[in-house]
Amino acid sequence: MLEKLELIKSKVEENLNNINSISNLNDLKVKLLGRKGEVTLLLRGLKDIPAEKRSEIGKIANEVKIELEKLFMEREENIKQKALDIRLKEEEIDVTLPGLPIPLGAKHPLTQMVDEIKDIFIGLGFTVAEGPEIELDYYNFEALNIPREHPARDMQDSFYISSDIVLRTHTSPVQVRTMEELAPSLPVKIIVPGKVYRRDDDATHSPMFHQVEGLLIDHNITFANLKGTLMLFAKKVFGNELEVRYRPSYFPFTEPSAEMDISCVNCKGVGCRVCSYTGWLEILGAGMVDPRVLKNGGYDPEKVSGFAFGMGVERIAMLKYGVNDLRLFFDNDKRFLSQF
Ligand code: 2U9
Repeated sequence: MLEKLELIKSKVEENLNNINSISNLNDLKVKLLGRKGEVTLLLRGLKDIPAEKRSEIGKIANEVKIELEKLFMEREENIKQKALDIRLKEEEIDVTLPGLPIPLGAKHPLTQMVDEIKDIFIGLGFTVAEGPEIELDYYNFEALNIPREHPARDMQDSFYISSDIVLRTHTSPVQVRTMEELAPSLPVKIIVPGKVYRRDDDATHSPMFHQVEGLLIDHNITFANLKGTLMLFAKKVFGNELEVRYRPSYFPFTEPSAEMDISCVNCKGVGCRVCSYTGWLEILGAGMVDPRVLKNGGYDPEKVSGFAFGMGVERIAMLKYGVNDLRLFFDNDKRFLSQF
């Protein structure tokens, strides 16, 4: 048995270097050392050897087997290393080639627009306040002078979670919450950016959109403060040359209320399709905070007054950038987004 094993071993030693592929190497290994391999079968013959010689012969035979396994392992390493050497040589890396560009992300145009609006008001001394998007009916409607069954609720068809919980239809509840927190200290001087939800869906309305609202409460705040602040805002966003006008309007939470128009950014007031040939574009609503709302927030309307305003961010961005369909902001098409 030992002779046969030695013979196999010397044959292997002789021929192993002629094997140059892993699969051929494996074939031979299976043939010798596999379950039905020559060596395996030989070793199985150990049981027929007389007991007194078995352990000695078995020991040597096993050593030969281990040596064989070592030979195969070394050859395998060798073949692999050679293959790697060849690959490295063939696939020489040209370190002088320019790298592949890594596409950089950017802020979404609406985020950029909100940031720009925030920066303008922060520059005027406002601070940013935020609050929940799932809101109590009280903060979204009641405290803002919009009782149940009030027709103003129809203007903001809402997503109700339950009879007294609603997805906020405007960011105004945050102003009420802030007033409650701060009262009676002054001033309240905040802007409130955020997502709002209404049951609307067409080229100019989305069920989710963004608002920035503002609130300033202090002693002796007048409509003149409102006009000065919002005029400055409009000029910062749309350019110094524009004209501004105010039209009377109605909101349950402000009295008097107004809508602010700017001269059309497209035709400069001459009249075109963008402004429906009026020369004017509506950009926001505003007004003096209704005494009832001041009271709900914890302030005495006999002692303080305030103005508030609200704008739709998508609308401002559409006018500023000449975007004609609101839905483009939500499609996440990089051809659109990368223009900003
Ligand atoms: C409190 C008091 C007053 C916020 C205001 C508007 C006018 C307004 C619209 C603009 C377009 C909503 O996005 S839009 O549809 N908003 O016209 N918002 S005054 O007035 C407040 C808010 C909170 C406590």
